[in-house]
Amino acid sequence: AEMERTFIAIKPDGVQRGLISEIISRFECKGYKLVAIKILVPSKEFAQKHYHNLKERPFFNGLCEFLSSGPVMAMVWEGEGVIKYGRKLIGATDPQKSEPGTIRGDLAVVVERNIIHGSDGPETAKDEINLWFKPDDLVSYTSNSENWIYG
Ligand code: DAT
Ligand code: MG
Repeated sequence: AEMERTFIAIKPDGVQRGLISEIISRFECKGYKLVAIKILVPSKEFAQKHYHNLKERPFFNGLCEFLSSGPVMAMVWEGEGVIKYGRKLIGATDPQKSEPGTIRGDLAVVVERNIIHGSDGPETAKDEINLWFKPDDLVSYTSNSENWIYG
């Protein structure tokens, strides 16, 4: 299979609740590789760009207000199948429906405060990585444990 990259962001609620290390740990322990990371407070205009495909939804404004209300931890993770399986680690959009063992299932309660974002497919992953990061921000390296993860 192919190495893929996905965009993952810890939203302001996850950062404020001290869940950065817990969330990074789940991706790291799984065997995915961190290739970019930064913390920033996005502007509302930037949040609107990030969520542009939801602009017709009634919750769009509140969602963009929220994303821009505090620090966001933006990351790119790399690995085989990381786009799809990253979504599995995250769990269903509504934490009431997320399975236990998932990030939202274990760590969040309501959909408006579901602590984490993950790209939902290859196209959005590419677009979101390009929106949040410059090409130079992405670090290509061989992880010491790669042979032990992939065989
Ligand atoms: P996801 O974040 O799982 O990809 P999405 O792309 O459908 O979900 O929506 C983006 C975010 O918008 C989601 O993480 C939380 C918020 N949201 C989604 N559905 C909502 C709803 N019915 N009411 C309030 N906020 C919602
Ligand atoms: Mg989405």
